[in-house]
Amino acid sequence: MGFVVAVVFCIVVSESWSLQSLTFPKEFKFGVATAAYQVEGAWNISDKSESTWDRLLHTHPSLSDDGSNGDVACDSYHLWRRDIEMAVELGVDMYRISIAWTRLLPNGFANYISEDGKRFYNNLIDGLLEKGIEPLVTIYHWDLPQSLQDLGGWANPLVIDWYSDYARVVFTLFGDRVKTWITINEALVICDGGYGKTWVPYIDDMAIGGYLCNKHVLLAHAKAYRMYDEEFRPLYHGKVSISNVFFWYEPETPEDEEATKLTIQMWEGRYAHAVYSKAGGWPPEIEKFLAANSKREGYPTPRLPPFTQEEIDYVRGTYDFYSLNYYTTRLVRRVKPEEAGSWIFYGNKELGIAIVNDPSWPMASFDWFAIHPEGLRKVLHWINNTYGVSNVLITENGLPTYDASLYDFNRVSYIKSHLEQILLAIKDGINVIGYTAWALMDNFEWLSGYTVKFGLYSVDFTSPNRTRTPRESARFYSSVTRTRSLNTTRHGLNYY
Ligand code: GBH
Repeated sequence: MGFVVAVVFCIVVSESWSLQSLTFPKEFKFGVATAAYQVEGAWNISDKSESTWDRLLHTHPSLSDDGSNGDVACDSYHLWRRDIEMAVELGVDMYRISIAWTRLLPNGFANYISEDGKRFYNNLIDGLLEKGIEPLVTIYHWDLPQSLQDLGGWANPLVIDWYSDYARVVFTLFGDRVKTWITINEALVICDGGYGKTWVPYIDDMAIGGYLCNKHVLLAHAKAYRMYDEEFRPLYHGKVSISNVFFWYEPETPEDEEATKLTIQMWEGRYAHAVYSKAGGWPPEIEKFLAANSKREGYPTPRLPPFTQEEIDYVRGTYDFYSLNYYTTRLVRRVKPEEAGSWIFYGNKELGIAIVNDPSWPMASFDWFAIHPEGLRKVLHWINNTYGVSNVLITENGLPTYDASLYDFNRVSYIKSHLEQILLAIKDGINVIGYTAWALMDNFEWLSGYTVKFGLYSVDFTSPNRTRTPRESARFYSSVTRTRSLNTTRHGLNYY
């Protein structure tokens, strides 16, 4: 026993020793992230049309915790120069933004391109490039044109064409300057949230609509990827992927191990296997499990719509790197179906599991948010072992707080401990190519409104010019980007 403790202790000590001396590889890129609806505001300026978020929160204001919406948000539509300045202050190599479909294509369709939308994104992209900052662009971060939602949105297979027509406009207009693309952000949230009635479009139809959506987002992504590959890559030589949010899951007891494997496939594999695995298609264990459920319920065909072999081949391999959003780790417990809570917005009833917290891990402001940095290294290994993909770009990671203080040492320690796990994963041989911290500044945190802060910069939402002020975490992050190591100090003292 004593020997085991000593060995474990040595490993911990030796890892922290080497951590101090480790530096991020030369090619590793640091960045920050935001998304259009969360920061831009100007929801109806010029010819911009209504998105699903505009509609949902205008008609159901009580859905957000403070009754607010993204009408003005950080007003980045007007204040984008200041945003670029902040990215410069932080010394980052890249800034991840998203494009609002309704700002660029007010009809939803590609027959008409807004001059105003085009100008806005050109200014932002050019402004970043002038400062030597790479724009990393998410084409779709959840704000569907309401007109397309009225036609069925992501549950309608035509969305594959609507989306890829939009993507073609984006690649055509900005592809000469944008070299890293994310087609769709966190499809899990779009489908399981949107049809689990906890997210836009707020429809209660996870049994059917959620799974149709699941298939269509993968095909839409693949169509955009293949279009880039054929028409734009030869000209611009960029990279394209789809971002997945990946909570790491661990069994609560050894008896929960099988259930945990299934949970990972349900929440991660269902959005990743088709793209990243060698075989393609749905994760076999999930396809089987959901087909059995459907049969038992008397459906003539599986509710998770099968892929044809042609579709499997079409989606498989449509990535140039793995885009990973990592925030938290949870525990899985197998329960009787009637006891299965529908944990936040996902249909865990279908799986017969409950998601619980490890009491020894600190909790952040959200009840879905346990802090467990080691989970990030485990996710990176899982991706590498399961799909043989080792090129990973971490496109989101950050800490929510209700506390708006500028002295956010808990955020510093969250970011630092996750960067440590990245360094360790790199040492393990996994090629983590970059990290964009969520978020550059406080912003409209969806259904939490402005109550929850994620920013390296605080934003004063009561001031007309939405004053942005750096937090301690901004100082910390800028010393990381400058030293390219975690060996950073404040007034001569080590951070934590
Ligand atoms: C990311 O989603 C998003 O990409 C980003 O826009 C967002 O601001 C950031 O994380 C921080 O949340 O309200 O209890 O139903 C992370 C995945 C999406 C996790 C929605 C929890 C809803 C919880 N999340 N979610 S609840």
